[in-house]
Amino acid sequence: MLNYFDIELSDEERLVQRTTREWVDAEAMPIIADCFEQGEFPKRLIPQMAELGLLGASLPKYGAGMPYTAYGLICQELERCDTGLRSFVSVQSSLCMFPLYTFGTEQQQERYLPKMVKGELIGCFGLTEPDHGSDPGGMETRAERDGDGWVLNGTKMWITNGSVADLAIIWARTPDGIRGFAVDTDTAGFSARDVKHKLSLRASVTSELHLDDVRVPGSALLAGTSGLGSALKCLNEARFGIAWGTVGAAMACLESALEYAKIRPQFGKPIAAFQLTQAKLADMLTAVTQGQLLALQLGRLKESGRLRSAQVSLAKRANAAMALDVARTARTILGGNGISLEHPIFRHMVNLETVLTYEGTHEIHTLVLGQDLTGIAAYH
Ligand code: TGC
Ligand code: FAD
Repeated sequence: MLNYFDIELSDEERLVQRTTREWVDAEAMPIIADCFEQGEFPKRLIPQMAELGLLGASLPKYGAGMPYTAYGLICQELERCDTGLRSFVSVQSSLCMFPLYTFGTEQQQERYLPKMVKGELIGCFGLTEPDHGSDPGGMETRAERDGDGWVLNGTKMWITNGSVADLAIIWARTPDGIRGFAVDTDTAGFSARDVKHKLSLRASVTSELHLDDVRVPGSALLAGTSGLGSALKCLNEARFGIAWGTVGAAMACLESALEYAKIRPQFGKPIAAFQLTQAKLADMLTAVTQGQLLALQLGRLKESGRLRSAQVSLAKRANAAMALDVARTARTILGGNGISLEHPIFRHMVNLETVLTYEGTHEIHTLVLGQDLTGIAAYH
């Protein structure tokens, strides 16, 4: 296990990490390359993830109520296998269970959360639209009053878990501003179509959602939501998981490159014996370690209630870029073999291209930090 600076974890955190890692190695690693090649999310792993307490892990009352660092370590271990696994858990936990718990009524929580913890009910989060990605505040999806209920119309794009979800958290413009709705996906007028021809996140379901006169009862409104800020609050939770998950992907790339370098001979000796290879390994180790320390401090700040959203942006931005850089360097160490799905590096590398973009692009997080430093918002 890559823990160069022996990062300080509690016994509970170590146990969570070990348990997740052992499960990932036994159940997920052997099938993930095939799933990626076939373009399938391994749905059969959902009950096992639920059994291990990986869904809604940090949620009090309904979930396991684990410390945030333990949730981060879960993300790290899942993404060490594949970004698709971590994405599934991020969406279910941070983008669906979190808003239900934070903004939902007790009735909504009782209806959905116990089943979501058990993996019996899958959620998706619909914020992005075909014409509004980085700028969700411009969304066109509308919810209009209809007696006691609401009618929703619009299209959501690039939605993880979309076509396998039983529940969609939909963000829509209402006369009172942007609000969130818990929409059962079997409601008339709701449909999901998978995005095809993806070269990244192939072991993950990504869909386009269509809401065509979807009538929902008044009880579907997430009553505590008010404005875009509510949706962005959920993103902070998921971005926290990404800051950790990307460390796992980078670790996997470094470990794979190191193993390969030691057994691949050229010019009569293992390529690990060349100084240029060692420099790459040293740079990767340094980058992964810095990312790990950043993620750990993020966890500690979150646990003490001192974490600011700009700090989450900094960590998401830095660690996604770090992991992609590590993946590209690790790929070079494998030479031609580096492009094969028989090794995990290229798969991680193309997945990380998505991670650089979703949950706020690298550029958007640059501007978040620019705003935090200068007090001037440069997005508009
Ligand atoms: P702006 O006027 O700045 O903000 C609107 C309100 O929100 C507040 N706010 C935040 N609150 C909590 N957390 C944050 N991170 C927040 N950022 C802003 C802000 O204070 C304001 O509050 P109030 O009370 O004044 O109304 O909004 P803007 O329209 O100028 O946009 C700002 C910007 C660009 C940073 C924001 O739109 C943004 O973050 N854009 C990126 C969109 C994004 O990240 N989309 C992700 C979609 S979900 C996804 O990708 C899931 S992938 C899942 C997986 O598979 O893992
Ligand atoms: P755009 O916003 O069109 O950006 C294109 C380029 O322009 C980027 O480089 C961007 O940084 C740049 N740009 C935009 N605005 C500015 C600016 N002001 N200044 C400088 N540069 C700018 N969304 C969900 O709601 N739920 C999900 O579950 C979900 N899952 C996803 C899964 C996958 C596999 C992918 C690929 C995406 C997913 N997304 C999801 C959507 C994701 O959040 C968006 O792709 C992302 O927010 C960027 O939006 P966009 O693709 O429309 O790009």
